[in-house]
Amino acid sequence: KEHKLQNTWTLWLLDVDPAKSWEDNLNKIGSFSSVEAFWRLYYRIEPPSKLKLGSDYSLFKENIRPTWEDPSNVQGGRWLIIVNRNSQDVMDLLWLDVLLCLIGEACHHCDQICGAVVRIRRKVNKISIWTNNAKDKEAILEIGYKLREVVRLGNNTSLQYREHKKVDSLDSKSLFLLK
Ligand code: M7G
Repeated sequence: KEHKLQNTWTLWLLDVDPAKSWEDNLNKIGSFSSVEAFWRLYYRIEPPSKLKLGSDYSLFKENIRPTWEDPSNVQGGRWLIIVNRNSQDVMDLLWLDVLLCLIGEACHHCDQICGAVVRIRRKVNKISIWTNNAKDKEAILEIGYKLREVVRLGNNTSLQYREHKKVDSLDSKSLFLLK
C-alpha cells in the first residue's frame, strides 16, 4: 500500500520551441498522489541543472495551471529564490527541498500554496513558490519563514515576495524581503 499525499500534484515542463506560443510550450509530464509515485517520477526525469536554457519545471496542485492567468494565481504572487548559475548541484538540492516542503505540506498555510517553478536562464536560475493571495500578509510571511527554515538557502541567498500582476510593470518592487 502506498503512502497518500494530501494533494495530487502535476509536474510540467516548459519547452523552448520558438515556433510555439508560451502556452503551447507547456507540457504535462506526470501526476502523482503518493510518496512512492513522487519518487518514481523524480528518478525518471533529469534534474533541473540538466535542462536546456530557457526551460522551466513547474510542480502545481492538480487543477491549477502554472500560469498567472489561472484563477488560483490571478490574485496571487510568489516567493522568489535567485540561484547563481555556478551552483548547479546546489540548485538541484534547493529544488528538491522545495518539492518536499510542498508535497509534505510543511506550511501551516499550505492551502494557499499553488505550486513552485524552477527556471533555467542564462545569468541566474530562479526558484519560485506561488501562493494564491498576495494580500494575505500573515500567510505569506508564515510560508516565507517556513521556506527559509526548510530550504537550504545558504548565507547569501535572500527570499523576496512579488505579486504576479506587478511582475511585468514598472511597479515591480518586492513586497517582502527575508534575508
Ligand atoms: P518568465 O519565465 O516568468 O521570466 O517569463 P524570465 O524568463 O525573465 O525569468 C518570461 C516570458 O514568458 C514572459 O514575459 C511571458 O511572455 C511568458 N510567460 C511566463 N509566464 C509565467 C507566463 C504566464 O503565466 N502566462 C503567460 N501568458 N505568459 C507567461
